[in-house]
Amino acid sequence: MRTAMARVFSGVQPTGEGPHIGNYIGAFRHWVDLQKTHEECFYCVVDLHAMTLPWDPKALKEGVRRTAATLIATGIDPERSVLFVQSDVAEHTQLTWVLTCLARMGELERMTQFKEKGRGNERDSVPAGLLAYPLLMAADVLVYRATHVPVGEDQRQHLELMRDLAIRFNSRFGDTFPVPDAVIGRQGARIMSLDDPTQKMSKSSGRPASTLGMLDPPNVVRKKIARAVTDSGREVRYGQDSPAVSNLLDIFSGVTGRSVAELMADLEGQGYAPLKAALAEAVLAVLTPFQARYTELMGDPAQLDELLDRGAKRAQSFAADTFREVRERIGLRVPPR
Ligand code: ATP
Ligand code: LTN
Repeated sequence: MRTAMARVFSGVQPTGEGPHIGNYIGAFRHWVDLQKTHEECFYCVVDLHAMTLPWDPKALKEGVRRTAATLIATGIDPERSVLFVQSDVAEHTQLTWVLTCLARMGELERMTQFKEKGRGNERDSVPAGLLAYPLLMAADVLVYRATHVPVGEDQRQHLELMRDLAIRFNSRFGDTFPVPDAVIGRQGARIMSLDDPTQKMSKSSGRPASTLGMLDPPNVVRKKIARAVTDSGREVRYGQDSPAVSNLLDIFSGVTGRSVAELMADLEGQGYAPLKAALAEAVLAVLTPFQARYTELMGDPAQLDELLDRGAKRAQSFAADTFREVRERIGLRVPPR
């Protein structure tokens, strides 16, 4: 059995318009940093999660490549970290079934994401996969015995359920899984939409003006930021009574690594226009080199596939070990390797 040293796991869905600045600030930049402090990092393109809402096969295939290239271009090093595609490792779905038999309907139905994504659909027509979504997510992490899970604020509830399931499994069948900790940044863990600061910036909003896409060209980035909604005052303020401008400051802080206080001191006495102009340049300082690297990677699909094949092999060996132990503990036969 491999020991439970600090091990990082996180995932991103290959859905919608592709990653946005909220994904970068809330998740990817931390994933890149964690590579420096943690020897074992697993980063996964979760294609099976993308099937919980209706999907197009061609778009799914293309989305997986794009998302993998995005992660590498942001700074995930596929030599150092294990970068792979969820469906390449069968044990994720096998462990999901085990967890499905331990979870309770009530705890799944209480999940905010389930309630929100299922909204507007009659209960009879909501895909059952949407309900099972957090179980697949729990299996993703537990099958690697990961200890740290860097995510945005929207995933906090799923992490709580994952911890409950790990504890439940351990108490019924013996100590098998470390209880994983959510790693959620103090700032930027919930970037809001540019056109509505009450809604999370999301890949699948269907409103291009609401997100800053990581692949948006410079003129689009400048235009979207210029048009972003602001608050009723005129001064740059941070706090609950200024949600739109606070969100712009969170983005500014997220792409520069500077504190909001520092940024506000720089902008003192200035209105929204200078804030937006400075923010657009700061965002582009991150996106321009990212986009150059991304284009390079997408130009060589064979190399990208090869990297993912290697990631799958590395991931498989860890997942197979854990699932064999799970089999033993829960009373399933352990087939020959
Ligand atoms: P979708 O809208 O399709 O659900 P998403 O934009 O929420 O997609 P995911 O692939 O589900 O993106 O999430 C990848 C990572 O980015 C997760 O850790 C998630 O918590 C984080 N994240 C997503 N949206 C935001 C946001 N607006 N602010 C901060 N972090 C975010
Ligand atoms: N549900 C997550 C994506 C995800 C994930 C994971 C994150 C799937 N499996 C395991 C962390 C660990 C989301 O961001 N929507």
